[in-house]
Amino acid sequence: MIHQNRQKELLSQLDDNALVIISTNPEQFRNGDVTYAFRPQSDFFYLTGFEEPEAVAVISRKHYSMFLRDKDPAREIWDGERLGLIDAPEVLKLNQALNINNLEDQLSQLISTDSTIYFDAKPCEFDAKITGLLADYSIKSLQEPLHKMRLIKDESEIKTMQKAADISIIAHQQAMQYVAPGMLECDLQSVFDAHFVKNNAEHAYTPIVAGGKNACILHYIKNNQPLNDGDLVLIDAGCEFNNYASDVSRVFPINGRFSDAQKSIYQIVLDAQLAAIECIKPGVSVHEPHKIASSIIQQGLELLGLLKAGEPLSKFYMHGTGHWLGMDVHDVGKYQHKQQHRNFEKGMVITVEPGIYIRKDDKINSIYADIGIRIEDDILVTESGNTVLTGNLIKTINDIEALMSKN
Ligand SMILES: [Mn+2]
Repeated sequence: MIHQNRQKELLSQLDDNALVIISTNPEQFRNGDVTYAFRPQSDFFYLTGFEEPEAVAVISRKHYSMFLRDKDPAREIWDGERLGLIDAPEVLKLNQALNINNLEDQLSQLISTDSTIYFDAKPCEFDAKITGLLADYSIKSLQEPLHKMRLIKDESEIKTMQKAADISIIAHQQAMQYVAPGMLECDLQSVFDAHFVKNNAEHAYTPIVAGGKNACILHYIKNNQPLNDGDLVLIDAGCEFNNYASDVSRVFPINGRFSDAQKSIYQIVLDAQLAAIECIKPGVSVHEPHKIASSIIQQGLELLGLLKAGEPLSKFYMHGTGHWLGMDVHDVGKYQHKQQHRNFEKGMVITVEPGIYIRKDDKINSIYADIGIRIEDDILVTESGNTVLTGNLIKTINDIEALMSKN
């Protein structure tokens, strides 16, 4: 029912004769005849719950049709079972199931002269073909109403996101207990790979496992360097469970003990993160966490003498403090409305992830050189405040050192 209700809610915001066309792509080849693991388009899955590749849903107030792959016994021996045209109407609650191979001939038959067509082409061949079939019609975008809906998570989505967060929490804890000097970053990454797979989850994004100075490369994904005694390691890794993401970063000392210099930078980021999380509740501007985090980091770095008063913070903190989280790790939904930052509402999920990155060439006191810290949690906005979905993952200096000293 959940998908039918979402369709209804979407249609209630569109023109009376709206015809929504929404697609999910075919499998993508990695090399030769090997495909990447298939993952449905988020918008398509959100509205249909259908997880097979190569399908187009056509939804109006009067009917719900879907073009999908038919049964193919020979292919199913290789690739697994397909729902097929006969069972699809009952399973997906369709009025009509149509063969995807007939899309070209039959799509126009579902369009009336007075239909208002809503379709957003993703940059892929499959959608380009659909755009071609709709060349004679004027097309409206679904993004605004649909992404407004996806921004507010319902009960079932929150449950799934909590599950994704819980899986990621355990993996981060295991990594803290597993790390040792001399290990390769990819060895430490394997903790996440194994724990995610064991739990029927996968990486929601390419994980960052960055020892020492690599943590100052914001999108470091090589993950193949040794982890050195005395350095920190930054891990930004979160799983996707049932198409919903978690996004978590922690930093900890490879040998289990923070140095004094590492402690002082870490504590600034943690103070900034805690204060930023604290402010999140309905009615507060979505820009507020960044404002709060930035001002705490600015003050902290000035106190350490790393920044002069009034010097721009972007030298050491060059990214935002968070982003929407949902089916996509950088989830859909607007941050502004009429050029004003919008306010938090119940059901939104946002990350809070301040950081400090001190590169050696910053010509600073060398005890702080090559320290990169980011602490990231996933925050659900509730009726009166917020819940930290990843709140069970330790992050104080004492808690991290205590966990790492246990064998
Ligand atoms: Mn993030």
